[in-house]
Amino acid sequence: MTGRAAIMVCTLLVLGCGADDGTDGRSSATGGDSRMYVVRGVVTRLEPKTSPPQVWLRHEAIPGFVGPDGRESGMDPMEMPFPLAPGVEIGSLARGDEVQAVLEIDWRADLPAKLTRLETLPPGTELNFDPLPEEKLEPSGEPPDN
Ligand SMILES: [Cu+2]
Repeated sequence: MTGRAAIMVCTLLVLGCGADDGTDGRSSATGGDSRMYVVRGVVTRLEPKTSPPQVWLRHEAIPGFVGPDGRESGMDPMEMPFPLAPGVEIGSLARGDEVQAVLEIDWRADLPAKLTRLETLPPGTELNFDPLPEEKLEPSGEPPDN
């Protein structure tokens, strides 16, 4: 319980803080290369019988998301499956529920992406499915048009 709470706090303070917990970016036995992202979205599908169980989300953009190539490319909104970490349960979740999850990514793990926390948002929470701004591309002199 305490460990999970610490992870949550850490995640809220700094997205993707996994490598910055005093270990100087070096791996620890529990996978120091993992990164955490807070993801919000709408449940579109539940797969309780897969191993591990999966929740499909239409998720908001994930700024700062680091891909398998190590580049911080971000992730645009999309619908995709998220495997659940051990101990995280579908419970009474239903299609159409809005949720906030903590996504843990460790590209070197057998299961690179998993949700380590999953909770429903208050009904009526407004989600934003706008794509990420394109600012990260090479400067072309053209300002973003919104
Ligand atoms: Cu995605």
